[in-house]
Amino acid sequence: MTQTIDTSQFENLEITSEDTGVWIVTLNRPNKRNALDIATIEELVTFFSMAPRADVRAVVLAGAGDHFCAGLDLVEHHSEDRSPADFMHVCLRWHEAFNKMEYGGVPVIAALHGAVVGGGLELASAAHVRVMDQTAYVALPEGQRGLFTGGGATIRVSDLVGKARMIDMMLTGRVYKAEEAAELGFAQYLVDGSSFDKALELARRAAENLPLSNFAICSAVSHMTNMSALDAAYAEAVVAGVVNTQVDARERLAAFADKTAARVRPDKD
Ligand code: 1HE
Repeated sequence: MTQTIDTSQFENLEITSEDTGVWIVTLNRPNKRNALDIATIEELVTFFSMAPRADVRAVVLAGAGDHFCAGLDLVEHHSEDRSPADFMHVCLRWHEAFNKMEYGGVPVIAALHGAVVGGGLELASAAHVRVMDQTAYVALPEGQRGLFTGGGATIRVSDLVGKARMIDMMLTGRVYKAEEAAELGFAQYLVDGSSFDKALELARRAAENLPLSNFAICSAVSHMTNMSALDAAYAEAVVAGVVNTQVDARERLAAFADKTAARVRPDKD
């Protein structure tokens, strides 16, 4: 059942892995500021479709060069001269990629720096954890370009920071720099050093959890927020029934009971 991922099939993504089970997926078109052309989106679909069945314990999603991601490839969009139906299908492939990330059950930690704009912010919003360095900034320049978001911002960005803030960003081109952005909830972490190093540290930590726990955390929570409270509570009980009785957890519970397991202390950030 375990799949192997042939990393040589990827051109716009650079993909490496370490023994910890952490995989590093880097948008690798720095000359184009990692703009999302359709080929990159297809590679994201491919990778994140395989990851849950390929022993990928956690993913760091990063961007090569000075910027995380400049959003939709505007030059490709311009030259393709797409029909409404064409672009609807483009957006559906974006949703396929981003839904695979958010609902796939594998923790995805985004390392953000430089521009995280338009579709780049939509991509980052599909990760489970976002880390910014001091160079990061977010914006939704769609309004100024004569466009509209198509990669899930109406759901995920408004979920992160609220509808009013998202509408203002799109109407006025407002840019939030790292500090304010993190404070508002665009990212859970803001670091003085490298966002990549911090994201890697967090991914390694997440990779130590049991895969079934991570699967529930990185899939069930998103599903449940789409449900009524009544249905979500029921689904939560079912998921907890499966996860909290897993055989692999017995050792961890025994370690707590015999006092050898680490305690929860406030000095762990
Ligand atoms: C691009 C793109 C792109 C750069 N598509 N090629 N997104 C935006 O409106 C953001 C557009 N980009 C920018 O505002 C700037 O490029 C950056 C602030 C990200 C970086 O600035 P800078 O000065 O470092 O780079 P640059 O000189 O603007 O661009 C360097 C190259 O990257 C240049 O290509 P070259 O071949 O002429 O060297 C640019 O054309 C290319 N490039 N950004 C294509 N976005 C599902 S709907 C989602 C809707 C959206 O995402 S709308 C938001 C689009």
